[in-house]
Amino acid sequence: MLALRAVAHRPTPAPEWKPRTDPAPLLPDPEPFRILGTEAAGRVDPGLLLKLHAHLVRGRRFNTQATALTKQGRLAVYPSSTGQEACQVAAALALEERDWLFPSYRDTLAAVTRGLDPVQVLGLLRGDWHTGYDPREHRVAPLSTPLATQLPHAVGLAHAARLRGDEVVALALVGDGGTSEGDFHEALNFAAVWRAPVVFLVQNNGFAISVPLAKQTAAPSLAHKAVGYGMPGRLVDGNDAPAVLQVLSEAVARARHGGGPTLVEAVTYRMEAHTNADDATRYREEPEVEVWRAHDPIALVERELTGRGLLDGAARAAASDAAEAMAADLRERMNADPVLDPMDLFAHVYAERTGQLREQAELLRAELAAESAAGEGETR
Ligand SMILES: Cc1ncc(C[n+]2csc(CCOP(=O)(O)OP(=O)(O)O)c2C)c(N)n1
Ligand SMILES: [Mg+2]
Repeated sequence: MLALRAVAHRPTPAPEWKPRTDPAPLLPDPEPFRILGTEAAGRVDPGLLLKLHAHLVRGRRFNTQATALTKQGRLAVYPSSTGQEACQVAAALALEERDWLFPSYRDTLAAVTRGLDPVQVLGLLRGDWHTGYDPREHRVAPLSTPLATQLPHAVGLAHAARLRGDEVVALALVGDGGTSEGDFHEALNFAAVWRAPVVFLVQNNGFAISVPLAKQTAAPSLAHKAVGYGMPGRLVDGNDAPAVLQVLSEAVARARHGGGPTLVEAVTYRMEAHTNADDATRYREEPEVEVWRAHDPIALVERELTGRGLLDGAARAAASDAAEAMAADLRERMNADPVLDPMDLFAHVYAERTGQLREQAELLRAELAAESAAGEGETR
């Protein structure tokens, strides 16, 4: 029989542990940061307010025109950013020319505000030709349809730029739904470990198609997720254009000067359905939409401008005339049938075409040749 002997328990001291970073400064504020409707609004430069107003009005018109083009069969699909124009405009304006923007499918307006040709930006959604624009020309990555895949790309580009000694910042846009993707986690983790010069802007517009935020996450806010990676999280009113611009500009400056990445959550609302192919009345109630209609990004800026006597009839007319001119040009050019070479389908996919793609390309080439021979036969 084994004799059980009481062994005197001598506690060994546990290895010392303390958090690697103090989490307190990383935590987002409890309320979204706001400027409009607060005392700080009076200190915003009038020129900046007018510039934001003009961009927002033009942006809204871009959205309504693009939606109209889907009804005319000129655009296959359009995910509207109506209601989110403040985020779109601020994302573009927060960057310098040398920086890079990484948009998702809903961020066409950010690309247009950055200076891309609206027709080229809509190329992908028309189903025409690859990305529709040259990503290098304005440093805007292709609009990403697979959720969150643009985020690791942004981190890779920003990290590479820093290794080369270029002071380039990448700003990546993602939706609330996209934060549930593995790519979101991987991108934020790498960005924080490498202190990559990246700014992540989550446009929390309330929905991932029909899935509301409450079913997407149990986190206190999406900005809180930043703390787990070791980067600051910031919450901002996504419909308050000067506030979004300020928060993003601060994050961009921080990234540029070696401070590492920031996760910004902009609280906004998707005023339209997910795309023209969706019916939002099936999963949300009108009173909720009404609350957000009253918090419209254009109306918020107009209230401030009018209160300060800065928005006279001429300034209003100039903004809306410029928007109309853009829409008319867009309409006209989108109504022209593009001339496309079907063989381009195989271009720009791989640096070296795979055997399967070579085979498919040959099949298409033969089919096109047969078609054109038949066509010539008919005309003879
Ligand atoms: C990897 C991946 N999974 C699923 C989809 C299908 N999908 C397209 S949009 C979308 C919802 C995304 O919602 P959110 O990230 O909030 O962006 P929002 O559309 O609201 O701008 C889903 C699930 C996709 N495009 N990519
Ligand atoms: Mg969403």
